[in-house]
Amino acid sequence: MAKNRKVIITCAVTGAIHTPSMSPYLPITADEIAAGALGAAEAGAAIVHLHARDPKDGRPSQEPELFAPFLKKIKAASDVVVNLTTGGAPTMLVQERVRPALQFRPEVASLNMGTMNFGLYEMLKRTKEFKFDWERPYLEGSWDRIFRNTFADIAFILESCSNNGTRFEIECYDISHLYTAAHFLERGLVKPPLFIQSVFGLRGGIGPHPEDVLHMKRTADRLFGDDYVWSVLGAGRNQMTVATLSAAVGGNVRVGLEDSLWDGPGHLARNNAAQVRRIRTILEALSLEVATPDDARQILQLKGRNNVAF
Ligand code: KMH
Ligand code: ZN
Repeated sequence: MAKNRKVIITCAVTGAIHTPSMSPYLPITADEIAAGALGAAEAGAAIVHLHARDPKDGRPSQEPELFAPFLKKIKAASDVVVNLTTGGAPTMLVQERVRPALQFRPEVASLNMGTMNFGLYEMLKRTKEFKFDWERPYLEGSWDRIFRNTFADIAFILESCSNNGTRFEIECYDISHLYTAAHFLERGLVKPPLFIQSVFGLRGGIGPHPEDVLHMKRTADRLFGDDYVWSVLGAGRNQMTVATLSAAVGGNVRVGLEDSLWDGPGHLARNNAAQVRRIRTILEALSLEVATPDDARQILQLKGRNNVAF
């Protein structure tokens, strides 16, 4: 793992795991997404990972016109690094998922490293009433749905974005996904330093046990040596423990309402900034310095905020 002593906090502001009825604080409209991202940046996030939602009913959407208004607001008010999803939602085709990254050429875009189960149905237990008709079938449908990321899909995203200078947040939900990333490195479709985002505790991926986290790190160290920058995210209630563990052993962290709605047991986070502040406090207690957006640009060798198309 590349040696950087400043810790990059990524904040994933909204996303396709949670639905609007699960939390009144989940950003839905462009104004809410911009405010969530700017609040997170103010609190110490160097990178914001962004999805869009249809403002009518909060459904995940990859329509570039829904991204444009919040991208404009974020860029006007902050130098935070913008990371756009190419994962979209497991219900979408890859051609639809890549559209925002293709059009806006961000400094960073996500890239999912394998086809997998993506179980959201357990969250049905918690929410009894849904405001919108798509929410329950979306969650129930995850019992029998795959999140498709074949080799061809991954290559399609990499090849279509190849002239954009975008670096990828390589999302690895299992050890095998590290091997897929190594395969694409060997084929020359991704270039070092790889930004590996390991995901723990999502149903269908690796679990959140400390042994899982350490096994992920050991394997990535062996496959990539100094050619990667490691970050982690723990889904749901695993968010802060997984982030703290990773930070203690040299990694970077991702928080945000996309992956967890919580700010302590039983307390819904009122905004993204609350989770950024919580991990920031932990990092500072560990005597770790928090990376600025420009530190993140240097560590990840990004092309710079003047070279995006928004
Ligand atoms: N919420 C993450 C576990 C993407 O946007 O490409 C999945 C994710 C996928 O971030
Ligand atoms: Zn995402």
